[in-house]
Amino acid sequence: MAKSVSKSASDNVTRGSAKVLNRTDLTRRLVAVLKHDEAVVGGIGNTNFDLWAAGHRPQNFYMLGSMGLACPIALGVALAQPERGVIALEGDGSILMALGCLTTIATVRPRNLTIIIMDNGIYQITGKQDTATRGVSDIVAIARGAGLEATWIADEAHFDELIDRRFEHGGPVLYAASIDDKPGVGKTVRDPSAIRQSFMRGLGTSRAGDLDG
Ligand SMILES: Cc1ncc(C[n+]2csc(CCOP(=O)(O)OP(=O)(O)O)c2C)c(N)n1
Ligand SMILES: [Mg+2]
Repeated sequence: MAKSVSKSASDNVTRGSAKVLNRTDLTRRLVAVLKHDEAVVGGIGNTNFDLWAAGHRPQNFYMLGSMGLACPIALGVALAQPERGVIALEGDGSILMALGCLTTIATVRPRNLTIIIMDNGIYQITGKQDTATRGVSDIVAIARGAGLEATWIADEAHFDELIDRRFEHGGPVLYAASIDDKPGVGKTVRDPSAIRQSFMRGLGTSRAGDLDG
């Protein structure tokens, strides 16, 4: 039986009380417990570098070039394949460019979609400029305002528990991790058509591509 964290325990985690975590570690923890061919969509830059580093799977999609598209892409996959779990990994700067998608996701309510925001308060990959979440803007509060169930991640154990019960809510959820300023560790292959082809095959909609062994 899945472990459970009480809703109130989740609700009590604030941005200030959340432990500062590491993206590479969280991504490895996530990929290590995937059991059902879930689709995982990594956002531009560090989120997809760490997803790649955690071990390529054909059910992974790596967004290259444009910020803010992990969640919209994941939403499309979740709606197209409602029996497949779908997880979006996105940075704070990137989700801030696409906040409207949270309102769409909250409205459409795909029960199979989990969003994980890696919030370092900076545009890490372009020189560590501050994002709005460095100041007053709180991603979890924004997500709740959009109508999503959302929580800050207290620590690694809480992350593991949240991932364990990610599809039990009957609706989409957003988990926000306060993370350090370390860069991603992998180097995603920069071939959009190979990534697309591999992903389509991973979703059962196409034949094998260059990334498939
Ligand atoms: C639409 C768009 N604007 C700007 C850029 C340049 N850019 C690429 S990654 C990035 C920062 C991403 O920040 P965040 O999502 O917080 O990820 P982090 O680098 O902190 O891991 C920027 C500004 C871009 N690729 N696309
Ligand atoms: Mg960032």
